[in-house]
Amino acid sequence: HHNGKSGRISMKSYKMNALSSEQQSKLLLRPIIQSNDIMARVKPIVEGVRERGDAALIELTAKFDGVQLESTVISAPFSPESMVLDEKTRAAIDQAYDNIHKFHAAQLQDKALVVETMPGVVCTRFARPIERVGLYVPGGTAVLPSTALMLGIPAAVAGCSEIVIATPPRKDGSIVPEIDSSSLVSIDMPAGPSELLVIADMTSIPAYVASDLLSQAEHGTDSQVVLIGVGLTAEHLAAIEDEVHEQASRLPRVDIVRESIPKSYIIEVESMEEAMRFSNAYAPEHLILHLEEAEKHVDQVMNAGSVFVGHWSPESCGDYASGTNHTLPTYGYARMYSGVNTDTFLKHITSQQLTREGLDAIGDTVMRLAEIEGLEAHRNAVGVRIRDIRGL
Ligand code: HSO
Ligand code: ZN
Repeated sequence: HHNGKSGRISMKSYKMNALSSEQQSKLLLRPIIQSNDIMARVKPIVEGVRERGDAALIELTAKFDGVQLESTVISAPFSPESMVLDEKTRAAIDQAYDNIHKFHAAQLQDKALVVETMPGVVCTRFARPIERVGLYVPGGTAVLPSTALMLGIPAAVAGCSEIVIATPPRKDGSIVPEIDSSSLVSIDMPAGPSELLVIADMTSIPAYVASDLLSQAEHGTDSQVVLIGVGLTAEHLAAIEDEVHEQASRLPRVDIVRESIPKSYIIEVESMEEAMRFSNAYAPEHLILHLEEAEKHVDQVMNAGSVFVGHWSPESCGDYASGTNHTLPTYGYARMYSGVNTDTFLKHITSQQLTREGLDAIGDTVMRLAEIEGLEAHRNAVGVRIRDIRGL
């Protein structure tokens, strides 16, 4: 493999039926995150901040970001000068804001859930915002003001009263104006490098498929990109590979893509069942269906952070402006986690109220179960009341 500045930019390529089941399982693996190394580096930072607060933050910012800050906090309302945007940028942020707000507001269930499980036994569930939330908007190789929208809007929609955004400063110590002007805990989603899995059949348009693969590949050298080709001819596959090389060569971030694309791979399969089986096992952060009547296949998606259906739905739209959230589970966690949504910023509280008749009806069941567990005080809390009800 040529990996220099001029070599062909290509993904590895396999045929599913030529792979042993061990080889197939290996392709599902993500790069190993050395969490011990990470923890060893992070622990002193966390301890320093816990013990010395802002003083430690100012030292760390000088060390890692090369910026000498006076203070670590900028509070709303922000100064107008810090929010100056050109017209086009403002219009784009406004449209993205409106769509993301619409979709996340629709997720609010403002009515409590009320279920009478037995006559006189009423169970209720209602939502309350997490009052104080901290949102992290990463810096890294790209500044991502869109992440401020993707975290800030659901938190605001949920009704969080104190929203703190943490973000690395620019070299002059200020914050990117796009982040400032869009900003209006405990989210604990394990995150690894960003991922995309594309399933493409013969109706796919090679230039579109390649463009989607590259939009993910440009995020970082560790980006994970997978293409599953369903019944593709050799010509069709070659056309996709040519597009990957040609489009990649023209990208400003070609150096990143040169590292991420060779680590990515193509698997050829014969049927949609095989494709879906692999995709569900991989559990990608993003899944794009470049398929004929793509919407008919969404029912089969069991594990994915967010799905992009059909030829006209590039991941970029979800990354920025269509309304869905782009903070999604990576590293296979889409098997058991959802992406950030309005519920992320809410707690669900349950409540119950029993009537005299309700307690009479359920009392023997509760007392029997308490007896089995040998918890006499539990049994008695029902028993004292039942004696009154039944006049014993
Ligand atoms: N694809 C990224 C989100 C993002 N893309 C932000 C551009 N800006 C992870 O879902
Ligand atoms: Zn992206």
